[in-house]
Amino acid sequence: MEISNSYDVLMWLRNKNLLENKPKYWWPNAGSFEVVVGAILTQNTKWENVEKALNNWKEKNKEWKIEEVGSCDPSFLAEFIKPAGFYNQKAKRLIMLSRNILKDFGNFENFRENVDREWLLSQKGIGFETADSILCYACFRDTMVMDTYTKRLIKKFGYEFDSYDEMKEWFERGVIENWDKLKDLYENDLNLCFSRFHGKIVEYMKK
Ligand code: EA1
Repeated sequence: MEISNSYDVLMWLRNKNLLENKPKYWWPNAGSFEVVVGAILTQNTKWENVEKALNNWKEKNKEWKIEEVGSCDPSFLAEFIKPAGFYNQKAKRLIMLSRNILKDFGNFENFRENVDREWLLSQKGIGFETADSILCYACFRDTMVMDTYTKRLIKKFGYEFDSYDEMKEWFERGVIENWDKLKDLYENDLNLCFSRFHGKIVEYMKK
């Protein structure tokens, strides 16, 4: 298979039915604070463990609310997120992040509309992948997440990049340059395309 841009990768992944039974934007509960929590929890662990941690909290406290996380005790939160590993550190960072969101944006909805990548990257424990996951899946921004799955997949096709942002640029460019051909498939929604593209990559590589 000859791959000359990311559009070719997307076409290669199509018709493999990778997102059957998955939510529209792939990430469960896209657009909610729960995605912010999931993006932090998934660092250095498997998604299955994140799901356990997310559900632990939901069984007891119903949903993930930023005000509740921002005002809880690190040891209280840590107990719920244990399955995701590094739970003491992750608990502290989630509480700090929640407080900073509330301090700088007032509420989650305002954060979702107005946060930018620089703000996210200035937070302790947030790197490029986490920042882009939050922007794409919690804030519905037109941006594509790069992760180890993406890097491994594209290496199979003979591509390697010097930096996170170079790889990201390559992926986004291939989509944008072929947007005319993709528009209808993705309801004219670039975010939907980037979400599902990254989702397909993860689901393919996980198999
Ligand atoms: N699966 C593997 C996932 C992941 N990161 N890594 C996933 N499914 C939904 N996800 C969201 C985030």
